[in-house]
Amino acid sequence: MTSPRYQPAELEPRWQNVWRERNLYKTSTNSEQPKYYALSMFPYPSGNLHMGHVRNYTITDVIARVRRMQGYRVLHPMGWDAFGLPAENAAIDRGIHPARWTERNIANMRRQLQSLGLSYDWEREFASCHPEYYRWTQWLFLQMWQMGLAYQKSAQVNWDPVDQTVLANEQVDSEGRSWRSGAKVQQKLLKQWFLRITHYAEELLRDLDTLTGWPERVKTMQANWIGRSTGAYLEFPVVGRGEKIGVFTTRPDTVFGVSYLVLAPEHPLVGTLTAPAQQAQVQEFCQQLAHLSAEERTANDQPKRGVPLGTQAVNPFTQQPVPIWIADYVLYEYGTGAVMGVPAHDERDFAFAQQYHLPITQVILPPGVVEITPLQQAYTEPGILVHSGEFDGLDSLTAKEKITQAAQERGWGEERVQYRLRDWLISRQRYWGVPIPMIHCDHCGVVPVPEADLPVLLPENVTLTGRGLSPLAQLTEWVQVPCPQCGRPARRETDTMDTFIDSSWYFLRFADAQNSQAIFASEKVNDWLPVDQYVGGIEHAILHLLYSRFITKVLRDRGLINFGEPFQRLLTQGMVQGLTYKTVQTGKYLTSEQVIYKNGECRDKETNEPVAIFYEKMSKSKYNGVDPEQVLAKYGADTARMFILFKAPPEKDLEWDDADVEGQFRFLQRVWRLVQNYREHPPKRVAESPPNERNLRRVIHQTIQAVTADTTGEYQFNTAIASLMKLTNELTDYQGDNSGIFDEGIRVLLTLLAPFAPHITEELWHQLGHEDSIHRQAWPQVDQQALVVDEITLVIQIMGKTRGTIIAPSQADQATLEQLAKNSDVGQRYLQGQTIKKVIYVPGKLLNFVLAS
Ligand code: ANZ
Ligand code: ZN
Repeated sequence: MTSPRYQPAELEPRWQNVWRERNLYKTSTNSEQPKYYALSMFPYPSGNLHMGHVRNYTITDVIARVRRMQGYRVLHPMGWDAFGLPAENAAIDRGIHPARWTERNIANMRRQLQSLGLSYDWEREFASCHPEYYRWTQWLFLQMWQMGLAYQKSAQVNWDPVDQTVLANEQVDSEGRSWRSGAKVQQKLLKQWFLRITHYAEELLRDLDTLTGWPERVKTMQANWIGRSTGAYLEFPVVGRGEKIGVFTTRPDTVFGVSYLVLAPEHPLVGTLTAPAQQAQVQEFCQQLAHLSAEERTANDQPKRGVPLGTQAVNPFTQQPVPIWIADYVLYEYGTGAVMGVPAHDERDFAFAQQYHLPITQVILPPGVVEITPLQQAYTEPGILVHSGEFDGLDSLTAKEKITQAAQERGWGEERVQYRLRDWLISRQRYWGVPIPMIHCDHCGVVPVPEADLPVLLPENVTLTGRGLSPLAQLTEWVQVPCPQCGRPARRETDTMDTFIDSSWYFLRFADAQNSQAIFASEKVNDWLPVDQYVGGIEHAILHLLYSRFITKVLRDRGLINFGEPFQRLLTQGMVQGLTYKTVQTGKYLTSEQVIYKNGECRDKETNEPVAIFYEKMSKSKYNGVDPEQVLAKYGADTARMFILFKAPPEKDLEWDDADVEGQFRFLQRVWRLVQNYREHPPKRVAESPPNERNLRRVIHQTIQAVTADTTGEYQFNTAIASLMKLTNELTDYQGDNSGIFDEGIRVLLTLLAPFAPHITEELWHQLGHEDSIHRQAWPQVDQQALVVDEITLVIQIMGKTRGTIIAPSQADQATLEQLAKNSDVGQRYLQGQTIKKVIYVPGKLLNFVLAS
């Protein structure tokens, strides 16, 4: 028999074709089997897979494959998050229609996914830009409209001047820049569509506690984003007028220390409360602020700036007048857009009071302190109340309660819970998205498109300039429609939806992807969901996951599904990092070809400048990326998968290392040779299994136990692969005859390795004469018996003197042990021809032969 060489380039595409032809990964719908839903976050079809994708999908693929072999019916789908700005920008830059550009990218990425040997059920594939899908996104919007959860309002919005669109707060980074274009975001007043996510703020927060399979870090990020604060709403009457200024405070215990009130510059009362003498100054101040983002206005290191309005309000607790100001650090969007300034106990107020020489009155003393000395900085901790009238001597906690209660009784305010979470702004003035299915009629107002008229198709013929209004607004013919209610001429809504809506329900659609009559059949979604294991990047820890949780709760309340949380377990995989070269002084990124090593130092070939070498997240601009296609071409998919899984635990960052890739390739070659060797020299059969074979069998079953735990409990694919390497070594080194145990070892090795390296294992499986796919084999079961260390070492003594040892089965009775001892080397030497007077047996320890002298 000639033994073939391991050639992944030949065997991998061959098996991929077989799997496709046999529809091997079609979702089983056998309801006798328990279900398992394994999902990777579906990608934006940018055109090419990067290593981050490869890592994400490999992790989920292993999980899906293990579960399938364990007898689950597994849902493991893939689709495309296909709307979004890059397609539109490509259209503008290169004159290709977004739809064509997207289709082309999907085709290429699908091919790349298939070359990785991922076990998707392609029959459930869909793209969010297809009418068959976005029809239901529109339908979902209409449901929310009917539920009062979708509404329109004029709002100060974040305007991206480069992409010419509105951004959600979540899409603006901490420096006030667009997450996509990087441009400084401006503020604009526009009529916009919102989804009332705030209605679910409390539940979205509370239910985080039920998500025991989520990383703590992600839950903390969500909780902070929702930002629940408890405190009080207090009203301050304006002196000599009817208006009252309502403030939200988390520190009602400091109310006796109020020195002034501050309104946000956008607050509606600013106009009426500005004294004539202050008008010019106030106007100028407001104009200056219009250019700044919320983050810039509230940054702690910024000087606080403000202007007095020239009017006063009364502190209801002290009856003292306090001046009313406007200031940059008070945001209109949070709380009531007005703040009571307590400089002694709030850092920002302290800075503000110092700047404008406003009084600083301390009303909270640190516990144990009795004397008031001038403050050098705000005292922000809880303490004991002073200068607070009837509340003197109370601790902060009690005082908060008592003061709120007093305010309530006297009609000055009430207890209040405040969330940082804002309603979700979803309208975008761009083309490549889902048209919002609404019609504006001069007689009837805003009228929803009737469900029967869905989908509102995105027109194909459109001129994309990237500037000005929504491109759809220029399509007069498309815009003009009769009003569905009164029939008179009306106009379509020309905004499209934020693409985060597309991805906030796609995981439900996979359960019933081809349904053309409904968004999905409830019983199918209730059967498959929640997702058992969701895998994706930490960059989605807030937005995507929060929106998905929100929409899930909406659909539950609409009676369409019977669960409220979409993802049972969440794994956020670490970054894939590449070796990065950066010049020390000028900070320039270099390719590996642009550097040279001199005396053990790395330098820029051109300038001779020293170069720092480190690992950083792969990115084009840093020349540290590794192209998956090249790795696949050189080593094959199995090696790439093995390396990614072996190099680091899934949540940790992974440093790309060519030598380690090579190492995994060599390991697969060892497996290959082991099986070839076995085929050429099958071991002889013997009936009994001597100790070394029992040892081998123990290793086999230890491996099953370890790999099972590492692929179903805490995911530790790296240690699972280490166990498989150990088993491979044991099988390679094994010197014995029992082909039963060796057969078992080879079979177990290949089946356990199959989820990690699906191609080579399938090939070897068939070389061993099997007809069926290895991926349809049952996951090996641990034989608990095999794990037991079933041998003892027994000391042999002659007349009380230790002469040697024997290895014996632990269950053997005394007679058997005596016989074994007599037959052993020691026995032959010392017992031959002797008369044994008696035998002393210490169970499990020793046999002492007493001889007749
Ligand atoms: C008086 C006070 C005294 C406050 C004190 C703090 C300490 P969180 O925890 O974020 O909810 N605040 C309220 N609305 C604001 C707005 N629109 N813009 C800027 N700041 C605002 O914080 C609530 C606290 O932030 C409130 O409690 C208020 O200042 C301020 F010793 O009121 B505090
Ligand atoms: Zn009408």
